[in-house]
Amino acid sequence: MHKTLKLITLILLLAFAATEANAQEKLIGNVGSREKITLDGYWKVIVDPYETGFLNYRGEQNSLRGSYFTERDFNADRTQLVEYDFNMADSLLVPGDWNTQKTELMYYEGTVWYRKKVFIPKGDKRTFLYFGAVNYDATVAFNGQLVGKHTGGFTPFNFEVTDLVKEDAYNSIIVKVDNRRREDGVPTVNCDWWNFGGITRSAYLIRTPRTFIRDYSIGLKKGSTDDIEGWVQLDGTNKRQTVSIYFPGKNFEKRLHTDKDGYAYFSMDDVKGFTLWEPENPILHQFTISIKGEELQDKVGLRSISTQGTKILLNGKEIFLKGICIHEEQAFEPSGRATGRQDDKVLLDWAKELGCNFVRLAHYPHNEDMIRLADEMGIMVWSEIPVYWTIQFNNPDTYNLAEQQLCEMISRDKNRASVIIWSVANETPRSAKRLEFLNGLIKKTKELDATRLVTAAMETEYTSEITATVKDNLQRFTDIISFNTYVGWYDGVSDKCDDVNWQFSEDKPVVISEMGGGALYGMRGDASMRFTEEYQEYLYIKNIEMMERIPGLAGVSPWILKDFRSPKRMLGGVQNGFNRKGLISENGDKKLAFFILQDWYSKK
Ligand code: GCB
Repeated sequence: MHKTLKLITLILLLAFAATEANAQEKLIGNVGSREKITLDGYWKVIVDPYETGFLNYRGEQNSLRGSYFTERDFNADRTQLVEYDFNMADSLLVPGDWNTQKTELMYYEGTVWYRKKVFIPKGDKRTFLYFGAVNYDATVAFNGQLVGKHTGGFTPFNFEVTDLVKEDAYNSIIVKVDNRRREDGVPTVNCDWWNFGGITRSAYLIRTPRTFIRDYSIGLKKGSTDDIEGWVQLDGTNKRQTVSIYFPGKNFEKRLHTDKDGYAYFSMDDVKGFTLWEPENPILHQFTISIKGEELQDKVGLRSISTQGTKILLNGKEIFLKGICIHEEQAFEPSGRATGRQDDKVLLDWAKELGCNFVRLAHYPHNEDMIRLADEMGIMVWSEIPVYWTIQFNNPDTYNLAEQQLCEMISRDKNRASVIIWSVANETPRSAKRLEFLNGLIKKTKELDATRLVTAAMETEYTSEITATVKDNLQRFTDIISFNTYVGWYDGVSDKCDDVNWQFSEDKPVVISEMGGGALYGMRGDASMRFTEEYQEYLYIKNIEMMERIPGLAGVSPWILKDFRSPKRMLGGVQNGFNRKGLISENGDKKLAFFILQDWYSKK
């Protein structure tokens, strides 16, 4: 072929690959139970603030491969070039943020290229690359071929690489990670937490049989406490098959036959009398889902969640949500992104010590272990997507991105009993466009999962100087009235709590999704002095008195369990880069207010 023609063909092919790769592949469920090769550990990295790996020498974007992938600079084949560049490179740990791994990357926002070589043994298998989360944009290449792109820093994604795998050999994986904040992103450029970049959650190569169980759902029928139902989806050439769902606790096996698309729906009407999941007894039932050649195990809690007037009902019984908000940040130094079970356990143990039966996982989906641990520990969960403050409500692309993250969140955690609330937003300024946007997300949530409650953290407004309420029309569409309120911090001083009355127009449960104020651990003084532990302690005393008077109050999740990193909190000597509203310092020290809330919860 003529040289120019060859080049044009290549560019066209790449452009085509890029569009194709943008389509998100359906998530693989229950990764924990699958055959996989871990990609955790050190990856070679190149920090690339000027996007040199993407651009040609004049600064034009020549292809999606860029100069770290093409032969522009070197006359070597692509793979060799990649090996050459990366072998001399620095390394970073996965899972992990880059900010707290290297001092020079603490404030870095831009591109880092990650490369790992992985040995893949022989086997008649399909192979999928799976990432728990990459913040924020990920462009992924396998053995030099672009396999896909993903946007959004807190949800998992996978790409099939079966046809590119070299068996019994080392294979190369490259991920271009870009954590630059974007006006049209979800979240947008302005938010009150650290923009940790990197491959922040575990990554795997999942290996499955040619036809495999891509996903399934097991739970209680909406409104029921004794009807189990669900579905299974197979993927592969042999989609019509017999699937077995085994419930050993009841020695019951259900056999299903999937349709031509690989789907089968089921109910287990004959199985009754199983124990329901609840905080005091978080029983998880072992289920086995199998087809010829594949068997998955899962531990699933069965429970119902609903509302009746101003009450929240768990398994038909009224429950008060004794909560706390948590950011996905390590419990101790260096306060980087929490990456799994070990970090999560400390955070949830603290929540338990506080007397909580509920946590609001702010402001984005946390890692899967956190939810599985909450299942095991009997802690109810509010899970949300980062539709935060002033994202672009007029922008259809922003909407699609929010909806994509919502779908990924629900897809991953739909079988977790602990999750009782999906939240679609936090403190978003009222407008017609925004109402339409959030309503779209609420509808989508109900479509995907009608069994849980849906809400958003709304804002407090006043109808008179002392009458507080929620004016937001969104509350007509949410299952609960949830809002953030900062009486005593952004809104007057703590004594104002004595005067404020609360009124609501909807007959729905009221949940305070945030309240609180700042204190630097060890800074002691008068209760009127901001940032002392005494100020925060008194603020909690007064707010608790006020909350006792709030009509229909069904739960509260104060802001926040632990001080967390935020580039918006730069007041020297007090904040030093941390939002200080934690009840616990970044070193694990409990502040006075911790014990006030603990005392209240012990009596609730
Ligand atoms: C809020 C936000 C939360 C902030 C908090 C604060 O209302 O929802 O993300 O960190 O206030 O500390 O101001």
